[in-house]
Amino acid sequence: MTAIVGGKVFYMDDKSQGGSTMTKMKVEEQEKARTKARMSGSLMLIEALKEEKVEVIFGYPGGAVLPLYDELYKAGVFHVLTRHEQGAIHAAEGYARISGKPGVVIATSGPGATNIVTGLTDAMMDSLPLVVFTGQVATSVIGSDAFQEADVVGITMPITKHNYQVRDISELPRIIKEAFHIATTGRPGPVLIDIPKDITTAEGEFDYDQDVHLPGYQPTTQPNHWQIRRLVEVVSQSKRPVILAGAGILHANASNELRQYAEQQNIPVIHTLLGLGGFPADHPLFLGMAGMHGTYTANMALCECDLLINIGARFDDRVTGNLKYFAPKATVAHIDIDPAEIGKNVPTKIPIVSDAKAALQELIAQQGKPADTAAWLTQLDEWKRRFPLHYEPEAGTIKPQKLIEMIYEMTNGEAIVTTDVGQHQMWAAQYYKFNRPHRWVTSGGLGTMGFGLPAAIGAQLADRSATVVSIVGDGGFQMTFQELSVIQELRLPIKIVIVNNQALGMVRQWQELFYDKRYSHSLIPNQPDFVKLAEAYGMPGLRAKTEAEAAEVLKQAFAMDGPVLLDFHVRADENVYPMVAPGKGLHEMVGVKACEESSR
Ligand SMILES: Cc1ncc(C[n+]2csc(CCOP(=O)(O)OP(=O)(O)O)c2C)c(N)n1
Ligand SMILES: [Mg+2]
Repeated sequence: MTAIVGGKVFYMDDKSQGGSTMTKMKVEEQEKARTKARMSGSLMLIEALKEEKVEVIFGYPGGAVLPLYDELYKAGVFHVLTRHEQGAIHAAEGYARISGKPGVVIATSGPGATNIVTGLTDAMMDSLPLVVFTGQVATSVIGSDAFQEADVVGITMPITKHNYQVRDISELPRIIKEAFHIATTGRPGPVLIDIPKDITTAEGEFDYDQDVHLPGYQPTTQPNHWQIRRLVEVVSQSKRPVILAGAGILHANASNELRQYAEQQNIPVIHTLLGLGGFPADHPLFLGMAGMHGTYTANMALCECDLLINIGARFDDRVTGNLKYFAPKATVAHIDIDPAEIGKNVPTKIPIVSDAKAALQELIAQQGKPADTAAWLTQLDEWKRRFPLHYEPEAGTIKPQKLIEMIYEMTNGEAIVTTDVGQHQMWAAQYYKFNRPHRWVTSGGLGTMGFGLPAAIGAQLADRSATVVSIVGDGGFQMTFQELSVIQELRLPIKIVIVNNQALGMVRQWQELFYDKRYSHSLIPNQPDFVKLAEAYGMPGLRAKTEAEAAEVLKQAFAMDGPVLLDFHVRADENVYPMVAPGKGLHEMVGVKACEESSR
């Protein structure tokens, strides 16, 4: 068995935790001997996970991984049995997002493996480091349509950063070591290792004490000095520069450097959806989120800027809108660890292939002449004041935007927030003001409904002392709510907030705006009783239908120690604004309201 003590996981058989009196030398000798020992493939996997200091595995057993699960049992590794493999992989993503360490997943062959396809794609799109082990039928029957055989390597080839099938036990330690290396270096991503059942029982030498040798994989992490010099030069001459910062800032732990650089050069900062928290939302230089549901100021700044410095974002179409109208007046500089992203969507004058932190450190060290941005910042402040995010308050109901603001206040803006995908996700991004990095867990690139609840499990396990709020849609929640069982079992104090508009709200919004209000299969007036569902899973459930009730149940929920499910019946016909309609440019936002009062 395994115990969690103060947020740390201890392997019961790990003697090094037990106050051993062995000298350092003896420990080293023993370590060496252990790394060369002969053992089964299953045991090798467990030893490798120890070497990699893996704290938790998310998984689900089955025939092809039975030998492995038997070793897990004996070793007492901390393994979370989710109730669906999709839950396991989203939990691993949440864990990776918050801890910065790779999330580890085990699934069995065939349906176990195919159940993780969505999560792999999600992690690939959002650059999350995962190491995923799938069972496979024995090598002797691969290709014979054996029971629970699926071509997992073929299926997952385009949705993993790299994948392997182990064909010989001697390869296993090297492959696992490479997988962790590839998942966590350069642009992070998911790596899958498919292990046939006979490999898990075969014996071989466990040599983990070897260097990773991958001549074809050498990510560039340090910026080219001359490109940095060019950027410094261009910045000093610009009048309307802006930084567009993506999740690359978070992966590189470069929030401090981003802030230092922006302040040194007086350059305003815009975030992508996934970058939120990389730059403090309450900083005077922050303009908000860009894109389809971005702020007026962020989007107009992208339209009007003369220099656009993209750091760790990939010019996703949800951010750029119609590329024809994107940043038309700007010289574009792009700092990215992945060279394939530079120039992919937007012509780029200054390409800088680098880790975001390293590039920012070098930019700061250059101490270039700051741009004269005084007039630009005055203009941006005027936009911020005149066109803030806006909704009409209405106390008799619950306005979803107000609900997010209430949660923000209740948690002092300190919570880890996970979401599903849809309107509630956009409202959370707009109205929960993230001042700190690594507090925001959402499915950006793939837009995966059902992500929020299992991701919250991983996030809470990565940071046991954090307040975790999972803001989910009434639609998305029903895609993975079986994971309530895990939350209850582990007594994770997650506050689950269902923004219940009795609809697939974002679909309903598009149908209202672009399909003449033909609400084809998007209204769900007969949602189940979510409070009773919570009770069925052994946790309290609370419901609110007005703002006053919402304030009351939030107070109750956050005073409770354990998990709580909150069912908020919000205004069902509320839309997310501003909005850039598909195919439009960022300047064509609709739903922007001038705040004349404050400009008077
Ligand atoms: C797995 C999956 N299926 C379909 C979609 C398409 N889709 C995007 S948002 C949305 C509606 C989500 O409804 P809900 O979870 O209730 O959130 P709301 O928009 O109402 O806040 C749908 C169906 C998706 N993103 N993911
Ligand atoms: Mg909904």
